[in-house]
Amino acid sequence: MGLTIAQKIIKEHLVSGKMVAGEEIALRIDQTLTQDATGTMAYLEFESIGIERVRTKLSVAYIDHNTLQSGFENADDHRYIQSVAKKYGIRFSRPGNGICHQVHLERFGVPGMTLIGSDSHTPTAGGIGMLAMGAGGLDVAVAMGGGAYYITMPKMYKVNLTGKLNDWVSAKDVSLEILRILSVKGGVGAIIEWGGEGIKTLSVPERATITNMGTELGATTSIFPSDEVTREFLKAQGREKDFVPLSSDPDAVYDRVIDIDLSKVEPLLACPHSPDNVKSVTELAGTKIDQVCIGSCTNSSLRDMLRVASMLKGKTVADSVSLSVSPGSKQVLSMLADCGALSDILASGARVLECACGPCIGMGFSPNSKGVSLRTFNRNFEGRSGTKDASVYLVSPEIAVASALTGYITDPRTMGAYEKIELPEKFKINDSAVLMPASPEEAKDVVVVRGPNIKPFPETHPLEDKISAELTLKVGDNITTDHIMPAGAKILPYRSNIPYLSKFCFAVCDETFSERAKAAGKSFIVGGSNYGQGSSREHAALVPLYLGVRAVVAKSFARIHAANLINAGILPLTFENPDDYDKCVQGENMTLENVFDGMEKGRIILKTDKYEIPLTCHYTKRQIDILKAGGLLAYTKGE
Ligand code: MIC
Ligand code: SF4
Repeated sequence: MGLTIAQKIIKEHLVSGKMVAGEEIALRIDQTLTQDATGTMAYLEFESIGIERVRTKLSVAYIDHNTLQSGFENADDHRYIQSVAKKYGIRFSRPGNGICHQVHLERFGVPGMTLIGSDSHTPTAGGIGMLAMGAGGLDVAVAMGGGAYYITMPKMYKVNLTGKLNDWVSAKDVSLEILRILSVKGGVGAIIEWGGEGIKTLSVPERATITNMGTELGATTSIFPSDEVTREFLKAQGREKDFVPLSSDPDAVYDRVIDIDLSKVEPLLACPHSPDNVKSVTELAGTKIDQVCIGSCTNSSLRDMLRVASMLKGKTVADSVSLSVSPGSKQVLSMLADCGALSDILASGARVLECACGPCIGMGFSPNSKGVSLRTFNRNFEGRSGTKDASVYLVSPEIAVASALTGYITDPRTMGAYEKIELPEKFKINDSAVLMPASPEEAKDVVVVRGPNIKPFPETHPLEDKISAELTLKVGDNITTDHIMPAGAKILPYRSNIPYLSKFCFAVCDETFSERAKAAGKSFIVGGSNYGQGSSREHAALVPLYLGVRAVVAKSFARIHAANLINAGILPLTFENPDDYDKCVQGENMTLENVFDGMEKGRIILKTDKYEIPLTCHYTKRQIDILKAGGLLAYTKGE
């Protein structure tokens, strides 16, 4: 039987397990990346594992999420990451160098290699044929130490592209089209492979826009073949030697095949508050808007920025609209400057922001009250923009600019002549903002700098066989990690300070949760389906751990979050009968009995005064040992 692209890479990197969907497999990891919001914790964990130098082929620490450095907290964390990187053999991408995924694609991604990153959009590198996955910081720390990365062998989905995109329709619309078809749950447990004749018409940055938003489908990752388009891109980045061709076998078997004719894709928008709430631009045209933000790891490539500049050239942004443009990397920004496109953007009245995540993670540019904001980003969860009552729509750069010019949601197809954007034969290469680590000899003298914002890892507890606790919170379906542990300018500087962060846990749903959970001592949380979707932030598990949460019972879980809960020593449990969700009442006391035996059998009974309900779990032997030890850190240290 032939193999898919992902199966080929998995086969080459398989450390243990069988390549059968649903079975646990362990993979050798070639490259890792971290960003600053998850990085501090990941490096604290790496340090506590106690290894002298990273054992990967390449590890990069990016600073891109919180570059405001308001107050000493962030600057301290950045210094800490810089010194750790220097000491342990990690490259350090300075603030301003760009968004981790954009820079990694340009400068470091290699087809056929494995990459894990402490950021859920790590699959962006699938655009260049890497098997790239988002993971919790602790998993990344273990991989940096040479340990394997454990996942459930995914199912294989294929999206077959035919035809060619029409003018004014772009890769973002393809991302939204697949979200319309599959929903935010539709990719769970699967790798999405893109193929068919149509892919030849898509450049690497366009492919990366598509693999980037595979995260919003809940997919383990997304991947494109490595072909002549990939070779051209690598060559233009001065890295042709990194090229290897990669394609699926003609008789590869897929669990599901979806056909998309590119010529039929229309300009689309994802309406508030979910990336799969997709509508066509024709349905929404005429809606008044207040703000437009262009950038993020989804749409900040040179291709996107040149499109933005060509649409803005000689025009002025509508008086009622505030427009921000953040190029994805220093390379993109300096090339825009060199070719004059930057002046076209500035002349239109746009605000050019730093090459960083910026508004995407709520670092400034929050919309006005009840504001309507169009963003070329990948997430429009409630409150993520920093304004709770704002309406955020996810759009392509084409819709973004057309609308910024008129002040209303506008179909870009009404914009007249369409200028063809050609990518350069050579990108401008200057890696001065990537600092190299010290040599192994010099590394001994490098002192790791720790500021007062860096607080210790929360206390963990070996698992008990009987757990009695209060159900301190019951929430609904599709709870995101932005609900569990919000980000934004006020909170992000404290990602290495779990006690402080705990005050904001679940604040979007219930401001009293943090205090109540602390008072209860031990607690349980009940959730609906797809609990923990979105970001890879392990803080969404570490903060509940700090607050005493011992188990989360849900209808289903998102992959990275379930792994983070286990890594933190919290039990993720699923209702055997989803209707039992209705029986649970916030505030009641619950007991889990014979937990050890239940974990082995895959079934644990939850008891209260009024009812008994069966819960299921599918832990591997290794996960059971991790949970018993009180989390992955305790387990790794005890090994
Ligand atoms: C996000 O887009 O939500 C983030 C911020 O990039 C996160 C990581 C984080 O919470 O630090 C992600 O997607 O993993
Ligand atoms: Fe940064 Fe936004 Fe991308 Fe997350 S989704 S990595 S915050 S640009």
